[in-house]
Amino acid sequence: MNNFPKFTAKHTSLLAKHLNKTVFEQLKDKKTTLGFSLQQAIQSGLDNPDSGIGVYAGDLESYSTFAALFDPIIKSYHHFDRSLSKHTSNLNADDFNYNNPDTNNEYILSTRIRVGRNLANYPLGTAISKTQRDEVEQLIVNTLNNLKGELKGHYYPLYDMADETRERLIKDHFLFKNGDRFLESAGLNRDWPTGRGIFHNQSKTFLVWINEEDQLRIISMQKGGDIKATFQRLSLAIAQLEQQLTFMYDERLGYISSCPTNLGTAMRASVHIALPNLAKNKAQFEAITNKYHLQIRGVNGEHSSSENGIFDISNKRRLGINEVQCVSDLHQGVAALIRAESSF
Ligand code: ADP
Ligand code: IOM
Repeated sequence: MNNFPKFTAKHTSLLAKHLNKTVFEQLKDKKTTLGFSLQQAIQSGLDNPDSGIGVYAGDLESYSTFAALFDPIIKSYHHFDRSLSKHTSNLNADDFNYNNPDTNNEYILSTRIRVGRNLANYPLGTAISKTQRDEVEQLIVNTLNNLKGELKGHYYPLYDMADETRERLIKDHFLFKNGDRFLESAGLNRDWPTGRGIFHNQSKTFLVWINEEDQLRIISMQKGGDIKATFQRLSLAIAQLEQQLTFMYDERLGYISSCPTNLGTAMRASVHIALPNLAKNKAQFEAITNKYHLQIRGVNGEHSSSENGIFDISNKRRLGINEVQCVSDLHQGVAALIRAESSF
């Protein structure tokens, strides 16, 4: 990559904020051992001015090779204190001591908690070959097929799925969408749809996406606002999967994901919540979400808009805190949002 990219006023990503000419000169000829380049790392943010972040890693080494760019982005997003040299995890749902913030079922439609994971001995999805991706799919499916009890389910590969079934799963918020332009530019949609699919139990309270933005998105979801029960199911699933799969992990950065927003815990705990009054009072709404480190998304996920005053509210920070703190950020923020919404 020879020339400093042309950013326009429309490029509002953290990439546009942190890639200056000095950093560019330092990194432009660098590649990781696997050959992942700066061009590949930033292509999504260049093609999509409305990216939130705009950079992707190709492997664990990307985080050190391109640290001059990635580190400030990580710090801006997670407010990660760089003096913290070791990530700590706490997936013990018994340490989360809060009740449903919406006991009368008036505001929260559903709760979903997911983590991203990638296998230790493979490149991330941005840099993986078709053969490796197919191997990853097979390894994960073999492991999922051993799950028992509530987690027992079936794998549905995307290439073999009727359009009608796929569209229904997307509409019902269970499956990732096709052709995401952010993933496309990052090289994450190569060889689509082979190697991709979804595993879920009968009641669709436990689901695993395979080979989307990360090799695994492990998801627990259910109707209503019982965050603790949703967290318990997720913890149980992760513990079982960890007995057979080794996930990519770094002492400082925690679980490694292709997008720097999903480092550390790689956990996004969310509710779909009806907030029609706050929707009309954006300043008050955002003051609360900022105070509790929450992100507002639309009802169809990242880069979508809200419909009928229903929002996807989730923890924003994922690194520098543990999983119990992620769900606590969500719980405390949602309780404050409900107090504000009910006072109109
Ligand atoms: P991710 O959570 O992996 O970052 P997205 O933001 O794209 O991915 O969301 C994926 C899907 O999950 C979307 O269909 C979204 O509406 C759905 N979803 C997210 N949170 C909830 C929730 N609390 N209840 C129901 N569906 C949800
Ligand atoms: N996680 C990823 N899909 N996202 C943060 C992309 C972006 O908006 O940069």
